[in-house]
Amino acid sequence: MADSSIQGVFSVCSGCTVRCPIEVEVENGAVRHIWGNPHLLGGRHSCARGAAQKATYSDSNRVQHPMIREGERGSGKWRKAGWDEALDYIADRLKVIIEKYGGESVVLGDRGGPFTDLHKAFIKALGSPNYFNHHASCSNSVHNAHNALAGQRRNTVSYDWKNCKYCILYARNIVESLGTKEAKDFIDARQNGMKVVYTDVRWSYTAAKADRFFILRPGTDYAFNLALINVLVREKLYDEEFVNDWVLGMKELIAFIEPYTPEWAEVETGVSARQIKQVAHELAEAAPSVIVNQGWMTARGEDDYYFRRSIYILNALLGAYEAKGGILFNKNETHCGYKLLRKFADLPPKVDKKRFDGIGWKYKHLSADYGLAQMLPYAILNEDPYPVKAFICYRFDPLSGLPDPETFKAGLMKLDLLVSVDINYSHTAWISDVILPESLFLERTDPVIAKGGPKPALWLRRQAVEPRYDSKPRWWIFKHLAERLGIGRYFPYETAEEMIAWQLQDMGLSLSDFDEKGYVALNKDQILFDRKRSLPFKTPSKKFEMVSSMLEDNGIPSFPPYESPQPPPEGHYRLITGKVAVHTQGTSLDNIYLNELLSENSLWINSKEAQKLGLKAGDGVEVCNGDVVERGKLAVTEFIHPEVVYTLHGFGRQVPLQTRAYKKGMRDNTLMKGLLKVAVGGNCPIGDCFVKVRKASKEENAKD
Ligand SMILES: Nc1nc2c(c(=O)[nH]1)N[C@H]1C(S)=C(S)[C@@H](COP(=O)(O)OP(=O)(O)OC[C@H]3O[C@@H](n4cnc5c(=O)[nH]c(N)nc54)[C@H](O)[C@@H]3O)O[C@H]1N2
Ligand SMILES: Nc1nc2c(c(=O)[nH]1)N[C@H]1C(S)=C(S)[C@@H](COP(=O)(O)OP(=O)(O)OC[C@H]3O[C@@H](n4cnc5c(=O)[nH]c(N)nc54)[C@H](O)[C@@H]3O)O[C@H]1N2
Ligand code: SF4
Ligand SMILES: [Mo]
Repeated sequence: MADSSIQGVFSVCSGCTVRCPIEVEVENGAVRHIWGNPHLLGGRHSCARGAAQKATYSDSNRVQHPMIREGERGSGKWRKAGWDEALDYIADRLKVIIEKYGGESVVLGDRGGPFTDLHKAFIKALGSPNYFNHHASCSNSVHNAHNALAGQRRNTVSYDWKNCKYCILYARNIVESLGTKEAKDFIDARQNGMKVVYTDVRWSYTAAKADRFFILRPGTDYAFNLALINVLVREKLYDEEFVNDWVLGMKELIAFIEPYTPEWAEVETGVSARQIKQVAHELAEAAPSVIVNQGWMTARGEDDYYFRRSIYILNALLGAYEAKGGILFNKNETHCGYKLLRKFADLPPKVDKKRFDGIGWKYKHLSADYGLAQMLPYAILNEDPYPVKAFICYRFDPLSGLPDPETFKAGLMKLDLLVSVDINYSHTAWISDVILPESLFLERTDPVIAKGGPKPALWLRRQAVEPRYDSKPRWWIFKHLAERLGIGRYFPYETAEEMIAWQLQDMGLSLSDFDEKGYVALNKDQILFDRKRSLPFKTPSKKFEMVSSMLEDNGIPSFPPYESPQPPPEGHYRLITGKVAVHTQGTSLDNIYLNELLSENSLWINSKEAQKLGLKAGDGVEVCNGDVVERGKLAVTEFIHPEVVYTLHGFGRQVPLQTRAYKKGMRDNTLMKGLLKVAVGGNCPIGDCFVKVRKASKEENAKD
């Protein structure tokens, strides 16, 4: 950036919640381009969605002012409001609700992740235990699985891709459903000779990068893993030293695993016993420099929890924890000689009330860090365990992200107050009482976040340009709402700079430390724990508990017998969904660049099945589950399991103000009726959706 009118501002992308480090190129106060931060990424690449955020900045389809509902909920009748008016409106109603029903009648749901400190402080200060995030339809099962085995959630460990020799990815479409750093690390590792095994129920670009690609019978990845464990155990190919030092429950595992031979798994999964044995042998050979990847979007089936447990068990048996090329524990500020970054959520007193979603009393093995979003409509509708009257929804669109939106909506419609803090007219914002437009990430500074990892660091999302519309950053929104509710003291700052100074106070650092590279490295080198003596498992025994004390104490078996996934009923297919490299869930569909790249999804079907149904590629089809019907175009391929049909998640937007994406393509979540429920891992079992496919009627086709 030699031209002096062009300035680079280091920040953190929010084009999706991977939150990559970026450098925003700004010219005359406008965004010129969004690059990756080379100091952290080893290159200047950002993904298509990240770069396309430039268009979101200038998009007039964004929410431009605070909006207060005028007509019926969902009627789309709004009036523009000033910030004072909108915040007064919310605070006045919250006061009445809290006075009558207590703080616990207010619930806050968000997108989770490292930027949630202020939201947690706010809801806690109101005297409510009811914080949850979106993970019911993303990673609940994997977080909770690691919690029972290792005493900590999934993202307390990272992967040493650079030194890895062999990896297994189960439905982890790492080069399309991507984070820029991980995708690059993966490609680099592969070029350095790492072998890749990938399972899916259909072809993907990650399949194209794999050494072994298996199209499994849907939902049988767990059976595949049980057979791998069976071989490792029977042939004594596991890391005995690591297991003796750290792993509890080997006797029970050996008894449990006996029937699950590769020959058994061949029938179950469709992968030959010979190939399963080969994978087990190759894994053992490469161990401990192996990554048996835990997956990301893991809300697939009822038994996802046990499947994810089996992944971590494989890593432990192979001794991959804290091994070069394996799974590394994340280190924090204290491992680098610093005090912890201060948290606003530590300021308000602890809230000792029962949660609305059953965590802590009905579901004792599930973590309150993520909660159970799917329970919200039931709690509202049934006033069980108590009345829930207000929901504050921050950067989260449950009517788009969770299955069975009609049921969820029925709950929301009964609330006394529904507030969305969003940048777009999301499905949930559209039925809200108030929409508070947050400034886009390019227009705001957020609290500093601590990035744990082998090399811990602090990251900063820093404002690059002035807000284009009448929007505000989150630090301002929560502080000013808190002040109106008499809890302003928990937000002890006036400006973003003061907020950051407060956070950094104990660490002896300041805002200017972020100037040079956009982040602060807390340690020069990678920190490794001593594998023999000091691995930080946080279970009651301080070991890796294959037989989990937490589960057994709550009457949940650690090793229940395997249950074969139900095949689709006659004439039905299992509906499977996923992501594409150029869109973020349903959020980016209205983005002018990305919409041009892809504006509609299609329904993939196996070519033989298409033939049976008398359908061909490009045909208009109806996808039905009972009385729910979605319409779209058919894509035909040999590379998909015959029991499934597949489509991209998030399409078919329902808000008319999203003019480019409005009603383009099929909605997937409407078809997932009855799946707004709690599987054993806390996830919704969204993979258990069965649909019929038929040719669209002539009139429907004529409309195209
Ligand atoms: N059928 C099916 N369902 C799925 C999935 C699937 O593959 N298939 N995927 C699941 C997964 S993995 C996930 S993570 C969830 C995601 O579900 P959500 O978390 O609801 O989805 P997002 O698209 O990430 O965005 C939520 C909202 O955040 C808003 N937003 C974006 N940026 C900002 C910002 O800077 N500030 C504010 N305040 N708001 C912002 C967007 O406009 C959007 O309305 O969906 C899940 N649901
Ligand atoms: N481009 C892009 N990147 C993203 C996101 C995005 O929206 N867009 N979102 C981010 C988020 S929030 C997440 S959680 C991650 C998600 O990352 P992933 O979990 O990797 O992605 P998905 O696309 O949800 O699902 C991956 C694959 O699961 C397959 N699948 C479904 N059921 C089964 C099964 O039973 N067995 C097997 N083996 N495969 C199955 C699908 O065919 C699909 O190809 O991506 C992140 N990165
Ligand atoms: S993966 Fe792409 S959209 Fe997501 S944070 Fe990174 S650059 Fe932004
Ligand atoms: Mo996700």
